[in-house]
Amino acid sequence: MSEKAAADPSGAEVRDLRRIEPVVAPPHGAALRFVMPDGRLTPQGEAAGVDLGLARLLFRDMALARRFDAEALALARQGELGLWLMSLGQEAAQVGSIRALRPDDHVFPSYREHAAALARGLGPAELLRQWRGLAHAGWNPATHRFHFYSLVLGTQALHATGYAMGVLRDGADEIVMTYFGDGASSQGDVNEALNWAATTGAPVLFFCQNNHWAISTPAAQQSRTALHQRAAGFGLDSYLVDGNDVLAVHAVTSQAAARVRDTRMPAFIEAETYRMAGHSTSDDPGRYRADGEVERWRLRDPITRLEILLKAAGVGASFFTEVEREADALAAATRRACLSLPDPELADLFGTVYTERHGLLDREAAEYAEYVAQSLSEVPA
Ligand SMILES: Cc1ncc(C[n+]2csc(CCOP(=O)(O)OP(=O)(O)O)c2C)c(N)n1
Repeated sequence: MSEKAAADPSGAEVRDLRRIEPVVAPPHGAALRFVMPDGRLTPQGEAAGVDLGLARLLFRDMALARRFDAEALALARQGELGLWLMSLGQEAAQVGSIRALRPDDHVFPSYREHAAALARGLGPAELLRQWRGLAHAGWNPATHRFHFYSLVLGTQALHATGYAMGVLRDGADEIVMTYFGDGASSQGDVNEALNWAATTGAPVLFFCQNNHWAISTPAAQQSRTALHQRAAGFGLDSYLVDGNDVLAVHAVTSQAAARVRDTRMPAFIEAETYRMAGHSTSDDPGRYRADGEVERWRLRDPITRLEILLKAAGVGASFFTEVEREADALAAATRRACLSLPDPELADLFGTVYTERHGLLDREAAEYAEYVAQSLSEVPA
């Protein structure tokens, strides 16, 4: 225990929050950016310097994630998945942040963090099982310390906070990061989590991917203040970063994670990014946003800008060819994994909603069986 901990009469050690110093000038105002959309370094990027080994790793992660996402989208369009929520455009925010954590730090994602999941070592079959309707989640959260996708907006922020309180009680030096969106930031659960984490000193890093849309609701309608500025009201340090600049995201998350680990106080990062695809395969973004907007953000594509930077730094064609070969292999493995999963049975739904069957469920299951039998009898031979 550090000197920041004090003993309470029950014998448990508690944190004296008053002794924790305020953060070193969190960058409010302009978002921190190291690499401009045209691949040139900003003065902050020049000052920080580029670790080419890290940049290559992050590039590879992003390129693989983008290819995986495209293949999963194709599988959904071909009827092999019931639904898919695309991560196109958000690769830098996810990869830069998760690669800044230690492998033993816990992550509580939302439902779009495929790039983060892959970087943590989850495989295609694990990631697709849920979307094929075969499981509530497809992996063991203990294996990769990457917890289940949460489709009920914002709940994962509370799960993360509760988990972090446990980490604190264990005296472990792991931290917990949770991802959520600009839309979810309006949920009571997220606000409760922020307050609870701040008042208990739970080591949570709240990572908000502001992708500018909550389905068809623009981010500007979610808040009268910038999202990261809200954190101050809860007593949290906060950071604003260009979420399409993977090097800046990595640097900010490394700094924030170190601070959370050191002080055992939560922190908040807002990453400005953009969802270049629709919300999901059941959404038509053409109904609520102009094409020009997507085109403008395409010019800030996170992968392109790092590719330009790497090439300018002398990284040769063989690196990019090899990444492309790996992406092809991942796409093929994703398709194989998906097609080798069994077909879901709609009737199974009745067995997975409640722990115990009850009368209403039995009646609904019987009605469904009757409906299926009748539909089949109407199919011409
Ligand atoms: C509690 C709850 N309310 C509403 C929904 C429906 N819903 C699903 S996604 C979504 C928008 C979420 O937007 P955001 O948090 O910005 O994340 P993004 O999908 O853009 O990544 C909504 C309203 C839900 N899943 N859960």
